[in-house]
Parts: sequence; C-alpha cells; structure tokens
Amino acid sequence: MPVHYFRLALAVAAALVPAAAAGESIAGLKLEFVHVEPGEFVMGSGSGMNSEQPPHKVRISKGFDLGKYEVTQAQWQALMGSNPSRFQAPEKPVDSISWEDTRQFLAKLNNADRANHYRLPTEAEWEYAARAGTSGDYPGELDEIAWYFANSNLETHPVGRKKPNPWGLYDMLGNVWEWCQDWFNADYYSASPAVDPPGPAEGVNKVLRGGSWGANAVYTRSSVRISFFPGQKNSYFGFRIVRQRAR
Ligand SMILES: [Ca+2]
Repeated sequence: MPVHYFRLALAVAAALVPAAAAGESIAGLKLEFVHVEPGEFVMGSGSGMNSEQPPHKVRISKGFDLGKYEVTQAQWQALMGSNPSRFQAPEKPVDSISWEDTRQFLAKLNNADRANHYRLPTEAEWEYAARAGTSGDYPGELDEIAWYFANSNLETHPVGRKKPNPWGLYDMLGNVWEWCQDWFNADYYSASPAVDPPGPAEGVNKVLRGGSWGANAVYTRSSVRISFFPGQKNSYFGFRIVRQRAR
C-alpha cells in the first residue's frame, strides 16, 4: 500500500476512535479521570507516625490519569454484576472491597478496553496526587474536602460532594480508604528509590491511603499509611484506579 494511503487509513481510524473525554463509557462504566503531570514532591511527614518518616524527595517521571472519584457502586455493579457494599447507594463508593477484589475488577476492565491499561496507583503516585502540590497534613480545610469521623454521620457519602483538592480530585482524603498497588513496609522510606518508587518487592500486607468515614482527623492526612492483608475487606475500604494508554 502506498504510504499516503496508509497515512489516510490511520487518520480515518483515529477519527473513529472516541476521544478520551470525561465520562466516557467503557463496559457501561462512566469513568472520569484527571491527568496528573510528572513532577517532584516530598513524600512522608517529619511530624507523622514512624512509617511516614523520613520525609524524602520523590520524582514521578511519567504522567498518568487518576480516577477523579473513588470507584462507585454503580461502576462496580455494571462491571461485576454484584454490589458487596454495606452502605448501599449507586453513587457512593463501593465499599467492603479487598485488594484481591480490585484485581478481579481491573482484569475485567482491562479485558473490556484493550486501548488502555488500568491498575491501582502506586503509593507514591497516590500521595503525589493527594498532596496536589501541598506540603502540609491536608490539601485544604479538612471539613470542606473530606468525609471523616467528625462529619460523616458514620457512613460513606456519594462521591464528589465535598470540594476537590487543588488538582481536581475528589475524596482522596476520607469517604473510603483506597487500596494501592504496593506491598507495605514501615521502613521503606529509609531506602526508597528517588524516582517512581514501586514499593517493596514482597510483603504480607498491601497499602491503603487517605482515611475514611470512620477515621479521625489524625488518620485522614495526605501522608498516613496503613496496611492490611490483601484478602481483608470491610466497609472502610474501597479504591480508585489509574489509566494509562496501552503501548
Ligand atoms: Ca478516599
């Protein structure tokens, strides 16, 4: 085929592929993402718990799309045909999700959309996005940005009802704790690579971030790290996803 015909075919094919617009529907899910640019930040906290120390500079070398919201019950139901949540409502985050459950969801989503790769954020990506350029405990006034113990009425709330953080991400703090890709090691920060830290090669527990409807303000900070066995599920736990263009 002459080169110019090939180019034309490519152009036509590109025009037929829907743009990655906000709210695009993959497998019946309305997924919305915020593009996070590469950059540097100080991960951890000098005044936090031992596992948050030492604060150390981390570079995120590649941009990525991060879910604007926690994965909702409507999205989980559409893909998985079930809803395990304790606090039932389609626009609330899906809760009672184990790390292993997220693998099932991601496998189905990756199978349904071969143009992209979906995964959990790394712990570093999560904190970089949660901080959104801020360096304190909270990227704003906590009551304005998060559902946590003091204001949640001890339940989850529909996603996106509080103010977003400075990068337009909702409910990073509070509502449900969010599973990350990484194994947990309380001492990891002492030896963390400075660029795109992937977390320990192995471990027992997986990391969760951000606090929840049942966590007090001390636990609902940008740098707090907790961890649980990958099969653990309860009504404090949910997740959000990363999307990357498949190569
Ligand atoms: Ca959250």
